[in-house]
Amino acid sequence: MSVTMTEERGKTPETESAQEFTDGFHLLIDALQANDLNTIYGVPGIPITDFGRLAQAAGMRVLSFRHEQHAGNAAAIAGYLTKKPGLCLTVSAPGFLNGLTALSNATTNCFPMILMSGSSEREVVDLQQGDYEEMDQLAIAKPLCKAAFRILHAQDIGIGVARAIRAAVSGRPGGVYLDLPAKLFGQVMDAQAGAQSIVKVIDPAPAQLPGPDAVARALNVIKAAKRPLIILGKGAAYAQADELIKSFVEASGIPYLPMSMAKGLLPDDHPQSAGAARSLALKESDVVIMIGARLNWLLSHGKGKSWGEPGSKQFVQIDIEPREMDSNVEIAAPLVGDIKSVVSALMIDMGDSWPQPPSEWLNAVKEKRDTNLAKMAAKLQSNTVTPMDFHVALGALKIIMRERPETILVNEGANTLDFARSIIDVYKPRKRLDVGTWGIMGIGMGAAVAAAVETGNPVLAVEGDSAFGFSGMEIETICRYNLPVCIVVFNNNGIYRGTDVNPTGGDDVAPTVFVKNARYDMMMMAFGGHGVTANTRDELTTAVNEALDSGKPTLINAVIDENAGTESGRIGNLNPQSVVSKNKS
Ligand code: ADP
Ligand code: TZD
Ligand code: MG
Repeated sequence: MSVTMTEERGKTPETESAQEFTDGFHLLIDALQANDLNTIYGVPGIPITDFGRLAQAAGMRVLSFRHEQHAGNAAAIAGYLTKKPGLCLTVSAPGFLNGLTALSNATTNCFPMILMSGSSEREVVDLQQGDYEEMDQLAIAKPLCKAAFRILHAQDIGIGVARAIRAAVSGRPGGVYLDLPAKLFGQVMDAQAGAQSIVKVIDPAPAQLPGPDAVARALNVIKAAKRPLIILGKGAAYAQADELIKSFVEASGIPYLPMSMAKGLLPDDHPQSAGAARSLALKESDVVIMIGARLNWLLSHGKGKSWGEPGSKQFVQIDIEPREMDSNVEIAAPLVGDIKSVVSALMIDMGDSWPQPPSEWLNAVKEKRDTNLAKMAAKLQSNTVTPMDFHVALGALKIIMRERPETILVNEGANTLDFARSIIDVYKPRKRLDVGTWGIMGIGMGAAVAAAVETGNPVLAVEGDSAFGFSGMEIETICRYNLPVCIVVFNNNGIYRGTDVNPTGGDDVAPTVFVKNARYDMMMMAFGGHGVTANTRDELTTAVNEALDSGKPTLINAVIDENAGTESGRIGNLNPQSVVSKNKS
């Protein structure tokens, strides 16, 4: 993209061939488009307003949000779903800081994204002379993301963008910060030289093959197992090696446990799923094969009571990040490489000679699973429970997800999250997006927008009323772009429950309690979306089905019994509680 400028003075058009120029705005657009990055999630303002306009004019999709955090969360989820870095664009200082939570969360979850923020002039920032929205953004971003770069000269835009892309998607994916000082955009350079400076990144996330010795070591451990277990994490979902992973699990005959965002890699009703026998599987297994999952708090760090006797287990771990090995417990057989290459190598070396796990082990897992599923099923049926409890409402949504397996489920909250994770089955890969590694609230609407935009699939966002509040204003964004998103707010009047009372008897309500009987559905109506309150399971079923059939932005205010939830959902054990105040009361 370039502009022609002719010099008038003293020259005739015949003696001078017109020189073409380009500038920072256009070079940045060219650099992104050359790498097939065509969607930007952001919030406009100084100094990037014109950049957004020009990007849209150049055919990019530029989606404006109401707050940068949600644009950033959308970019992160776009990265997770596409394996290309999602782009977030913000203004300087406050806009940048608003985007930073998302960048940091993306890095924590191993999602590739690039936060591009306009910034003030270096001269003024470095002398701290008080520029408009002044901040040393690069320095602040650095410890919170995988890599951070600043581009000072127009001729470096091609290289700068290439470095950002490689950093985001190669090795363990993560968030990258790209600092774009205001002056950069207006810098003019020769168009031909500009075009030559654009880099199309070749093979941005190269395959990483495991060593043959590592493969042999792992297979020896697996072959000797009496009670093997596979754990699939969101790295396995990210890898997009769906068929290969399915073949591996099925050929090995080993029971598997999906981490929450890995649900659907194999359908949750798969006969080898140990999802409903989680405790038994973790405790009793003797060899655990981790595929794109970390032994962090979500797996009790691979030790402690939930893992059975100390020393009772050997771990095989597949991960692209070498330093993940031995991060919490000893890894007997590390397989460092990308999941596709590693699982292929395991499959090739085993050929048709997979030993099937002993039937006592398979039966033990199956029995436990069937018992637990039967227990759960009984709680999911009733249509007479009003107000609904979590099981009744989620029982309705479970059926809808089964009937509509292409739907992408977004899920956040405490009880709303924990119950939905175990109750709602997922049938296809990357169809569940949630609070991830941090258990962060506020990903909901950003994730919903990105899921709809990147896939075109319908989205069902199941949100605690507190969780929804963190990104609730983005329902305007959803209505503005007319996205096929159905939001169900599980309205239990508060955080965990709506029943806490102020122990002093004062006027303020307890810190976990919200306005009673709020009408979240009316918020949606304010922006032209469809809003409806559901008091019963049938009303909820009808409303969700209508929303998904229509593809129109819808918010369903699902009235949930304010007594139904438990403190912190399922992770109450992580919550420190004062013994002193307990004794007093
Ligand atoms: P979960 O929360 O589902 O357990 P985590 O986010 O803890 O998953 O773990 C994901 C892991 O997957 C990370 O350690 C990351 O390095 C790894 N990973 C991501 N992509 C790949 C890939 N293509 N190949 C191998 N490992 C990957
Ligand atoms: N802030 C952020 C950014 N992330 C968090 N996880 C929290 C605060 C703490 N928190 C949770 O861990 S869950 C939750 C908060 C505030 C909300 C739970 O209430 P809810 O869900 O209404 O969303 P339930 O169904 O009422 O339990
Ligand atoms: Mg709630």
